[in-house]
Amino acid sequence: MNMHAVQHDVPVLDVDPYSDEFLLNPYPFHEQLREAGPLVWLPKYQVWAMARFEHVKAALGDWETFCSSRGVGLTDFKKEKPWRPPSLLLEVDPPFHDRTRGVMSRILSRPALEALREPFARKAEELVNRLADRGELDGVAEIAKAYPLRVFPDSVGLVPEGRENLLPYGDMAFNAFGPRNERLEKSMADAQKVISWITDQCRREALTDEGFGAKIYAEADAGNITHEEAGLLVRSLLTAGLDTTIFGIGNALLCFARHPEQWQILRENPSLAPQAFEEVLRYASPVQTFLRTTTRDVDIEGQTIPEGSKVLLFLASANRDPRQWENPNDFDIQRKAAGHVGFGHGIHVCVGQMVARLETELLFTALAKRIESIELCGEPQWWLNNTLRGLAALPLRLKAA
Ligand code: HEM
Ligand code: OVM
Repeated sequence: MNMHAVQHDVPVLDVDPYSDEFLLNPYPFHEQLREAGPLVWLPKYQVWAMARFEHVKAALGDWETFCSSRGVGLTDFKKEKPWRPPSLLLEVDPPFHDRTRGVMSRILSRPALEALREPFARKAEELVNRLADRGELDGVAEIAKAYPLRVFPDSVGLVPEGRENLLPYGDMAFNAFGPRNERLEKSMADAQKVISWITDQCRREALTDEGFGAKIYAEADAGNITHEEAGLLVRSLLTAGLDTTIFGIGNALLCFARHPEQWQILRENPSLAPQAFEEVLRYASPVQTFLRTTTRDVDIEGQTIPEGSKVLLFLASANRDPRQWENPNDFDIQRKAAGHVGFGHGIHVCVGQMVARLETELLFTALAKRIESIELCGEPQWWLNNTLRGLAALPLRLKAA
């Protein structure tokens, strides 16, 4: 089948998922994409797109057809040089994925993280105690950023100097999955300095002898990975481990500020914190999209995607697909949100999800115990990124219990 025939049969949508308009309020566009059909063509970027839960999940679950080794952004690594050496987790397929993934799953597993529960809980309580009587504050600077920055870099084993490079690096990396637009260019302004700091921190000598970094190098000593691979795995933590949780916490605070009855439900039963955060990931997914590249011609309900095509998967749209979710646009912490694709699905499903869940469980448990109400006292400001959805500022008024 030639491209002409294919494109003629498939809905063609003239939307730009990387425009300010789309990123500021993606939900009407998501609906348009889902309703157009299971598969649509986006001419602006010459990619296919899927936005329904069933098809997004199926694609994420079929790595043999929808591969990651040609990149999970718009850039096809077979045609263009990636902006940095590919991730040994995110941007590889089996069999190469198996070993690195095995190592990281062990280090970031629930049992391995138990030792962090006490220190993370204490730091959450300290933060909340300091904030409780503050009244008005910026929820992004003082909560969403403050908590992960307080716990995560230490748990990797970073030195204190230079940590201001972490967020700019993540912003750059997540922008780089999108097009070479102005947003990417701006975030790359200090790229040289930021990248060289990150690369330097990935060396064994730069890391403390406790922490995830040291554990990754211990796996190299044990012969499970090479020492060079260890450095790139540390880089994965520094890329994916901070902006994601920060945006997740900010989005959660906004959800509760806009749905005070849901905050009261959590207040009455703080043990709902874990499932409340799953609902935040469904309703306000920090990771909006990832792409795959097809390894063969694929049939999607009678339409063929040719081999070697980029396919844009709208995770955030899948998480609000009415074919899957009852009242998808209601924020309801008591619903069964498990099964959302906010952490992805299949072999690349977020390997850091237990870290994200531990941080958010402890932070929101501490908040639920001390904070009676969370009110907006100004306009939330979005931080636009080609892949992530999250806030730049969130003016809040907190009332202590
Ligand atoms: C993978 C989301 C936190 C490390 C992923 C994927 C998603 C995701 C959607 C799948 C990528 C794909 O299928 O191509 C999130 C969200 C987070 C979060 C929403 C916070 C709320 C973290 C944290 C870490 C982390 C805290 C590190 C400790 C990774 C890594 C991968 C990944 C290394 C690649 C795994 C692989 O390809 O095998 N994440 N993530 N993430 N995440 Fe997370
Ligand atoms: C990695 C990586 C980078 C960006 C995102 C991500 C959300 C992983 O370097 O392995 O997952």
